[in-house]
Amino acid sequence: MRLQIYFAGSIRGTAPDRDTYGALIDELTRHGTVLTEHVRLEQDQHDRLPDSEIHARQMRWLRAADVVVAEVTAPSLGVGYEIAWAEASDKPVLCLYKPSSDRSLSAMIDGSPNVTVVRYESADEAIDAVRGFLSAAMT
Ligand code: 6K6
Repeated sequence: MRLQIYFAGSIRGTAPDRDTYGALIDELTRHGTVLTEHVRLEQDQHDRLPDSEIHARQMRWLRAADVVVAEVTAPSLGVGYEIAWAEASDKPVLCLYKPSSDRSLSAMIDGSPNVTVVRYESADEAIDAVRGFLSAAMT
């Protein structure tokens, strides 16, 4: 059975670095099925679904996921919600964060003993963190 991976990243939250999202999703697809491929898209490229349907679909995928990988550099209510839900459901969660001088990571993510937070500078470092996390999660 292929690993089911939920990638979380900002959509309506703070504007993210979509190139990094794309590189992470490309890497994740080498390790399993990425349930949330669409997170790489620009806002205006998303399906026009009612929010209730978006929520129901995302929760279905979150329940089905074996692991959650979240890019948390761009603050997002939706991503925080997904991390909290995954954490409460005992799913392994990796949070990738690129530090900057103008903003700090929320203490509710950085201080949680149940999520793995990795700081990175380059996309290659983030990809290395993904590889290490997935190999640990699969053992
Ligand atoms: C189109 C334009 C604006 O929003 C859309 C479609 N919305 C969404 N489509 C897919 N996933 C979504 C959408 N809104 C939130 N999510 C989920 O929450 C994703 O799994 C992301 O990880 C997270 C993003 O939350 P926000 O608060 O940044 O939108």
